[in-house]
Amino acid sequence: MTKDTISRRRLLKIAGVTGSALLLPGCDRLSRSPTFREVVLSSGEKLAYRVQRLLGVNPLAREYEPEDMSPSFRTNGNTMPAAAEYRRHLETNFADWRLDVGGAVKKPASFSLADMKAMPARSQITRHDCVEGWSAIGKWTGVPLGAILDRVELEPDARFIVFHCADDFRGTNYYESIDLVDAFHPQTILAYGMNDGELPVGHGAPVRLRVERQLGYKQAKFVMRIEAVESLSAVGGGKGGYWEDSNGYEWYAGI
Ligand SMILES: Nc1nc2c(c(=O)[nH]1)N[C@H]1C(S)=C(S)[C@@H](COP(=O)(O)O)O[C@H]1N2
Ligand SMILES: [Mo]
Repeated sequence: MTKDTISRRRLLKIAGVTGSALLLPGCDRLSRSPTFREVVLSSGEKLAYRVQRLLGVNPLAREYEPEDMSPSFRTNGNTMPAAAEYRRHLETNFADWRLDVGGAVKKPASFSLADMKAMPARSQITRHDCVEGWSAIGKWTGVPLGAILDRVELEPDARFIVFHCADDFRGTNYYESIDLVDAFHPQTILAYGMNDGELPVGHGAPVRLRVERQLGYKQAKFVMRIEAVESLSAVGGGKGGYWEDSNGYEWYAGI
């Protein structure tokens, strides 16, 4: 069975539609953008993304009960950024650290951890699925990304939100991106807490993204800067994320 078949079946199941719905012409702004549709998305991914966005399907990812939480939640990828600046912030428990939010926004701003903790918080117990074949259920607490974006006020041409991280793979800093539907989804948070404690360094302190309807590699850890952009073409290699650019991973990693 091809990957496309799997995602098509999965999608139809999720959307609860028949095959004929797939013939609907594209009418949303994102899917009409040639750079986005033709360059960024692969064909199977394109189908999943377009149908989901066309139907306006925007469900919550499943949330679990405290008793479902994994006794241990492994770390993956980088677990300790090497950058001297990051190490300095770690020593002072991120007291002077600030998250910069800019790009295509009207009011660029920076947020301390205390600023973020003073904003409305959301906690959710969700399952993290890594593309490498492991899953774990954990509890995440943080500020909805939408609340941060409302503070900085997106420019009308902003289409994607890019996350720039402190860690690097052979000299390239980790980065990821999502569209505005996911950015304003209620379960999309910048998490500063995990399993009722502080977010551990290995899991991405001081803040990491949780975008619960996508795979593990989208959950950017050690987020230092957030940038709103009109197009992903000028970000890294143009495919929207470190693994997308370096290893051909899908940009829309819907679960
Ligand atoms: N900055 C950064 N974010 C990252 C990674 C990374 O190496 N660096 N790895 C990704 C991958 S592949 C996974 S599965 C999850 C792992 O999150 P965890 O360490 O909290 O389990 O983080 C994702 N986000
Ligand atoms: Mo992963």
